[in-house]
Amino acid sequence: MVIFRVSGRDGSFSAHQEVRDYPDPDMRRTEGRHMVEVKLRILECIDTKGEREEEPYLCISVDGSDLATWGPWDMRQGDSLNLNDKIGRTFEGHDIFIGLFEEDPGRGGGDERYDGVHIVGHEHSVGESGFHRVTEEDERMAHFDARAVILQPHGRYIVDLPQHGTTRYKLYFDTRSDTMADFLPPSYCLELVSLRCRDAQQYADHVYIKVNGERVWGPHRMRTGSYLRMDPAVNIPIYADTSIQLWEEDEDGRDDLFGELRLQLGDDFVYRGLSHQTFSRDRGISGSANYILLYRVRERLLDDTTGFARC
Ligand SMILES: [Ca+2]
Ligand SMILES: [Ca+2]
Ligand SMILES: [Ca+2]
Repeated sequence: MVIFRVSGRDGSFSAHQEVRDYPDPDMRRTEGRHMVEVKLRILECIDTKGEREEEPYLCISVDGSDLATWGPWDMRQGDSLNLNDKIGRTFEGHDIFIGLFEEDPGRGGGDERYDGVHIVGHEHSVGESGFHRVTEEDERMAHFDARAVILQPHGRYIVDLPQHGTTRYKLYFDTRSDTMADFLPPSYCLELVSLRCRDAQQYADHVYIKVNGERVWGPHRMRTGSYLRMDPAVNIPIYADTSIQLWEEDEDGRDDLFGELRLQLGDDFVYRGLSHQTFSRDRGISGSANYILLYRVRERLLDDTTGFARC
């Protein structure tokens, strides 16, 4: 019987952290599955609960091995952490579990769990999307209540944690199967064109834009009626699944997320044309906000020598 042990960062076991048994040793069977390699990219803090600063940490287990703990790290709303730098390795296995916790040492009730994700290599194709919500069997395997199971193990994934209710964090990671030579490079280019402020939250906002967890523009001061063209142009390589967010910087360390555009690029997307997105928010922040972003997406050109051309 395999036991998951979740240890605290000092190596101890605390009451809130679970020691669980696999109910069924069959859950560890590996036939019919590909090896999958996971490279964690970014942990992004979207919404801290009450605290200005949180201390998230990750628990990662490969094929039912004891969980290793990474972190905690101090994070505020709007922060991104480069996990590839912090962890410095990839994880390889048939079933990789990543759980997110938030440390609350003084609160008696113990640390908070923000859900997790199982990444499972699978030989069966599951239709066009390659991303599949769980079957009963998957549910049984995913006994940490992790609800997302990825069966087509290559590409970039973005997972909201927890996966239901308020998003507190986003986890960005790359996967590849053992049949792939390398992790997939981004195959689209995003161009940010301009931002118009129709209604500022404050007298003057200090807005910035993040794409897939990275700040790519700003902060820039904007008031109601302001219009800014991105100059120089902002061109970024992106994946088919991409997150574009508009944030507003606040001195108290709790930046406001004005909105997110989750792009799902496929055959039905109109490439090259100008698109627009309204970011607005008036709940959960004081003062409403309304901004319009103009952007353009094109398929990334192939270059004979280096693969994909620069965006
Ligand atoms: Ca905390
Ligand atoms: Ca502000
Ligand atoms: Ca603000």
